[in-house]
Amino acid sequence: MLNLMAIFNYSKPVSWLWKFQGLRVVLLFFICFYFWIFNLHIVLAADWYLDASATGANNGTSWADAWTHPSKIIQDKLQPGDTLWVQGGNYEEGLIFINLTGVAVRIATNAANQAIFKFLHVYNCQNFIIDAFSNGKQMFKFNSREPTLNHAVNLRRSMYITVRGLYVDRELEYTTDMAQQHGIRVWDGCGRVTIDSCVIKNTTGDGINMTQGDYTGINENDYDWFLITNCTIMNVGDDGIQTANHHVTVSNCYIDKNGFSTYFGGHPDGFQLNPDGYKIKIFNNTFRGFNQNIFIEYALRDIFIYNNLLIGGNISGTDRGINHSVRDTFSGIFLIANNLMYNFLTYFAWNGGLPASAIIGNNIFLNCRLLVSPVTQSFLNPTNIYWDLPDVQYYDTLGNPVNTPIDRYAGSSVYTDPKIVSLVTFRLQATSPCIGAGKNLNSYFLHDRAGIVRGAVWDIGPYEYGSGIAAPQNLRIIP
Ligand SMILES: [Ca+2]
Ligand SMILES: [Ca+2]
Repeated sequence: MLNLMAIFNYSKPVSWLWKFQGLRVVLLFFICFYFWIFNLHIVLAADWYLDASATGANNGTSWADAWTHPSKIIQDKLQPGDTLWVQGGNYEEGLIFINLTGVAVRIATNAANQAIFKFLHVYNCQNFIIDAFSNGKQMFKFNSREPTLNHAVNLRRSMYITVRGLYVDRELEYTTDMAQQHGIRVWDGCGRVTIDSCVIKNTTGDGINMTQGDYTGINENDYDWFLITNCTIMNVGDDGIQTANHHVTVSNCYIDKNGFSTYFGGHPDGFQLNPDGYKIKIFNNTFRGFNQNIFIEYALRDIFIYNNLLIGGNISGTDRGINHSVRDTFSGIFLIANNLMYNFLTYFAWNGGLPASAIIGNNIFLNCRLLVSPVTQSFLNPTNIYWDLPDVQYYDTLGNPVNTPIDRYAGSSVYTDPKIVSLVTFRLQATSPCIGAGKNLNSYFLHDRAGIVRGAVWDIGPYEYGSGIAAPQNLRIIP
């Protein structure tokens, strides 16, 4: 028996040889212990299988014996470390996960077709991931509403969860809705939620609707507590994204009303933050065609809006790139920088008030009848520029053609052609006056819309010259 005291008690005389051999035994013990734990983990991490076309024992233990329908899944079998693999196919049921911890649900690596379900419901799951993004495509499709909860996807009471590669489209059903139906609803105490690389289309409610967040354990500077990234949201009956929460980031998304009807009295905004929100970052997105493409209502503190493309186009009504207001008690940072507003033909590109401390710069207003509301123009310094393309026609809110106003509420903005390469990419030409004319805002963010570090000398607009790819970056859509 090894005498541990003899090894570590240096007050007793012990020969160095005995110490050396003893240490070897202890080392061996720990190596064995490590591999025992490691193997235990391997043994515990099981694979399970769901395949509509399987014809075996229907017990989920292999592809041959895969569960054939979501209702056949025995949830208790899915233990921490386990993976549920899902083959493509039409399942004609909802996909439901309840009370799971540490489980991953993934599309089969060889799936050629989407796995099509009616709806998704995740309830009380922790450290849970659904990843259906494969070969650039969203491989889980949800085409119906949950019959009791409503909405196509419900994420409830779940913390540290990621959903990736979902395709949510109720195109064959939405016209029968009796009330607003959201694409993805995040509610009932969720926190640390990531929604990545999803496509959401044809809703009568919001594309994504988030309420009632759980902030247990949050780091105050974790803007990604709710993270929506690389998503395409279009054809929505109300808002692209509506959130009552704080600590939210929306980045690299394409959010487009796309001329879709508004349903059930909705007021469509591209992104709507309900009153008293804070700690919000909205960057590198494209918003198009909403009455208010970004709507920040009575913010409390720390709002960042940068590197976005905001696109109008309607020839009547009151469409705005951004509508913003703050509480009298607003504190911290309100930043609107390096955005490009295009084709706000009838109304203000930005409407509303800002805190005296607001940080504004490097924005481009292209074909905007009025830049900002009168109270806000004092924030527009010469790093903001505006320009009218030769063929632009402005209108009043009733749709009557009008001349270009004499007072654009432009503050100290500079009227100059930004020399954009195209109205698709919005890159800068080599001769653009935007190059090198921006305000250095490295204290607040570092990158341009393409992910390039802006460096010491900043350009005006979403892209640094010479960077600039067709945006948004990483956008992935199934045709
Ligand atoms: Ca809404
Ligand atoms: Ca709204």
